[in-house]
Amino acid sequence: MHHNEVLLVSAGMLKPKKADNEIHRLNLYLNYGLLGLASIIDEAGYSAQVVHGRFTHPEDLIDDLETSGLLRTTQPIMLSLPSSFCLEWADLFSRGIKQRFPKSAIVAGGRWVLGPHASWAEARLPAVDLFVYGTAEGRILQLLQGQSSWHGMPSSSGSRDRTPEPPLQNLPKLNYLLMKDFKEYHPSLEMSRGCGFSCSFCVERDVKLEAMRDPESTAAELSRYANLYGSASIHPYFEASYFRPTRPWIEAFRDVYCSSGLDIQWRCETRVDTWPPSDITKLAAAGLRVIDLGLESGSPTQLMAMGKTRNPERYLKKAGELLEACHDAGVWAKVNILLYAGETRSSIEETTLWLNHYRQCIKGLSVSPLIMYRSDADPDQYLHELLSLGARPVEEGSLRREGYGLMHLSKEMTHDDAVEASLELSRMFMSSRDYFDLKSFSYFPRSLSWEDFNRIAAATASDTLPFSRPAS
Ligand code: B12
Repeated sequence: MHHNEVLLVSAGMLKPKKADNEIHRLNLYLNYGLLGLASIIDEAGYSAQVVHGRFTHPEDLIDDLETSGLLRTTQPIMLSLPSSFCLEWADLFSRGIKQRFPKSAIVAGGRWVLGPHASWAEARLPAVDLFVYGTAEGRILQLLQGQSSWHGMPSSSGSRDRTPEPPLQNLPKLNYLLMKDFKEYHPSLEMSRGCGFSCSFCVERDVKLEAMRDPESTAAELSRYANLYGSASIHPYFEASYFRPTRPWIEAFRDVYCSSGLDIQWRCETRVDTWPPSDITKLAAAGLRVIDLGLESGSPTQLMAMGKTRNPERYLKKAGELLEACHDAGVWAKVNILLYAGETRSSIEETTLWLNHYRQCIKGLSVSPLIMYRSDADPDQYLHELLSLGARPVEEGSLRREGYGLMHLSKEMTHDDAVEASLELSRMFMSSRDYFDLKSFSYFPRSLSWEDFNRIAAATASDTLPFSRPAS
């Protein structure tokens, strides 16, 4: 028996969130939150291993873990729940573990899924021994001190207390060597926590925007990653709920990036109405290559309905300027679109026309219909709001049972219609090459070639694909 080894598993999914096809199964979703916890454990003298469930069936993963000796540990298995879509997988995995290794203990965490209500999680994942809420860097080592020390642990199912951890002084330094397959994943670099917008439905609404990683540390991490991977062909994702570097930060980062001779291209996500276009040019000179823009809609009515802005004309004008700046700076813009409550064919037409105007500036689109989550702060109030906009749940009770609920968007647009419309819109603006360029930049296995991708795409029903393929 090994007391020193700690296994950390990121729950996978039984099937992709979007259409179940081989293309969507290629995605590698790096759980850098869990890798941060593993890095702290390893730093403290344990030997930690991080394994991603991906789309492997839980029973097959348990077989693999057993064969590779990772289940011989006496420490609890740390199970991370990155989204509600992994709950089914997590349930099968934790039950499977308990059936085959009855003495093992399982601790689960994942702040976007669990919420602070023990009873729901306990019923949904009955084989889990302890639920930890919120962030966990401050408590992760205590979890390895034996089960008696769990009792009374703040913000966990071991106590009634819900005091969240205080914010971190330093973001964890990610140790990629703790993942055997790390070279297939593009690395992530956490830039900040918190957001500051206090949107009523968000888990992070009370977490104010914390200071951003400084320019020197950012550049030093990029060099460290390049050395570790033995290559500059890595594309780190600068992770932040709200990435909004100040002008002095941008200029300092550009200077240190250039003076250290870095040649690493990176990606980030931001709102469309908060960055002045000149920032894009400067960041492009410091490696920014892809930006995910949360436009959400080109319809003023829909933008107002989702509370994205109170001034849609100004918002869309800013968004247009930003897209043009990306184009001029050679930065690929991937635009995120949300089909929201009250959506109709004519509001989608408004979005299509708007996007068409900027077609030259758009590398790709990601379109998704609204989904409700149980972890939304006040799901009843939020549902009420959605109903008043004309939406209705596809299935009563699914939110309570599954942790998420699909929605019909309006009288004329069912959930299935919305899925169909999402794919159509994506196909209008994205070719297979655009899609490959964007996905292989961040999410496809680093070894996947354009030829491999094309072969898989050719064998996949084209009406389930979000990109258009040239007629052959
Ligand atoms: C970055 C991000 C990603 C990244 C990285 C994910 C990660 N967890 O590291 C990637 C691209 C991989 C990703 C993928 C997906 N994501 Co995402 N993602 C986010 C985002 C923007 C930030 C997540 C975050 O806070 N990371 C920072 C780390 C430090 O926090 P953390 O992961 O929560 O980890 C801490 C705690 O949760 C806890 N913890 C976590 N695991 C464990 C385990 C144990 C044992 C313990 C003790 C503690 C613990 O400790 C960690 C460190 O403090 C959020 C939220 C947002 N603002 O939109 C959405 C969000 C979490 N994602 C979401 C979704 C739906 C997805 C996808 C299905 C794809 C999609 N967008 O539709 C996939 C799911 C992957 C899967 N296997 O299920 C939803 C989840 C909603 C829900 N309740 O289900 C969110 C809320 C966005 C949204 N509203 O749609 N995502």
